[in-house]
Amino acid sequence: MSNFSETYELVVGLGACGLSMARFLKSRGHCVAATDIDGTKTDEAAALKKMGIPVMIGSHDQQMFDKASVIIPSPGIPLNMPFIRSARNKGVSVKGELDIFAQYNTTPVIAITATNGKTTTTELTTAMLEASGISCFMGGNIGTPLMEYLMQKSPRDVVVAEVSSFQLDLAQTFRPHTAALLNIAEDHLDRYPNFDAYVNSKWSIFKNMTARDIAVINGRIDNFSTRTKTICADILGFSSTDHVTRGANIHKMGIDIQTHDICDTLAADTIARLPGIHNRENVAAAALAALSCGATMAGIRQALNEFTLSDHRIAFVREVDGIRFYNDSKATNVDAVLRALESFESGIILILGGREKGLDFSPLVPEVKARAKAVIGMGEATGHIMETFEGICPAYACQDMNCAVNKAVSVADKGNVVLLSPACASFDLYANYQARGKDFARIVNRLVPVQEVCHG
Ligand code: UMA
Repeated sequence: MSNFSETYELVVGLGACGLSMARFLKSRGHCVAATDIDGTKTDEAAALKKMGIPVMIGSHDQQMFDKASVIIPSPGIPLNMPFIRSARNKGVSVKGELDIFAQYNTTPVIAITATNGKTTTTELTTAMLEASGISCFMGGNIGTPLMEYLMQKSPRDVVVAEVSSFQLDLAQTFRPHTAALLNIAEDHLDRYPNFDAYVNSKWSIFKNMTARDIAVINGRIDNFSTRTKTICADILGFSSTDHVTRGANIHKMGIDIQTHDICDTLAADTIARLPGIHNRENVAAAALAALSCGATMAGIRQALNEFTLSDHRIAFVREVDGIRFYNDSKATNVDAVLRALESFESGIILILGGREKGLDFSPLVPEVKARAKAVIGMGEATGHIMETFEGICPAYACQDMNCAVNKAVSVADKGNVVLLSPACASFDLYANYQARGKDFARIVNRLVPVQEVCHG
């Protein structure tokens, strides 16, 4: 940084978000610098340097933080990181992607947050709008950084953003036109001091909204009535248990929708492709969010007819010797695993594990007792998994996926289900949950059925 004397905005982290942010700010004439603690980010660093952005990789430098006019951390970077804390104490401001995006964006935004289901709901909302003839940019936590939208040439009618609590933590001014909160369960307790802090982060999505905006909220979330009193936006509830007067009521026969101008029912057969109560909630939230930005009921029905769930969400991979294998790699918290376990009656061989997030696995015990034949622990969390399940059901320790799948096969019988539903992040062994799910599917797809082995 010695050759960099001007004031600059410092982008921290050269993952998807940081790279996009640095490129965007530079393209708008800002003076930008970037840093990543990972010394292998040489390609990313070279690409930014080519644009005239000074980059430091392999370590962080306190002076680089202290001299910045603004620090822009990537969402995954803990805000209590000493470099950021110390610079903040010296008066350097810290900004997040959502506020910077909001500063430049003029397209209406639908923001969707939750512990589980936010990706499915973001995809559904986008599909419903597009099937209604409304063009969308879909991005945010789902994968494509929001800043990419501001760098593309063709404007869209609506931005549908999957938003994480990490992104919300730094949001001061972000004000979506529509925001949806689907559910809140324990997650990311390695980042937050306690569960309340995580809950508050989720609810903060509504904090800048006005009476002209729309809040779509699951009526089943704890403290719904107290929390909603403090929200200025027009509230549309949805619930599979309590009756809501405006919004969506979910029941066995379908989903009744009641808004300002729509009174209609999505029949059960329209939503049959998306099994489970949690998916009905996702559909209800997506329909309300899409309607708030001009979708039609015909478009919503068409999207539901064509929709398929992500490859890593309780996705059937293959049947070998009567054993069915399911990839639920996206289940990175305990609540998501509970939903996966509830999808099968019994005979489950559950593969758990990965990088821990400070979560308590014990809420899984009753469902494991009721439905699982064995638990297999894998990766960094193996010790914690063994402690939780030993004595509850047969529990086996494995270092990696190959060992986990082969162990599962060795204890499985015809009619059993092998379910990868890890309750942990993937970063101990993989780049992301998609890579973990693909590896599981790759190993499963290489299994040779016993009959073929016998017949040569
Ligand atoms: N890094 C440092 N210094 C540190 C720590 C990390 O420089 O002290 C660097 C790392 O070396 C790495 C970069 O920071 O190069 C990683 O930043 P990041 O974790 O923010 O990763 P991105 O690739 O920018 O991805 C982020 C989101 N990641 C997280 O929130 C952890 C992605 O969500 C998102 O898809 C992407 O931006 C685009 O918007 C992923 C996620 O796991 C899917 N989200 C969590 C979840 O869904 O539960 C919230």
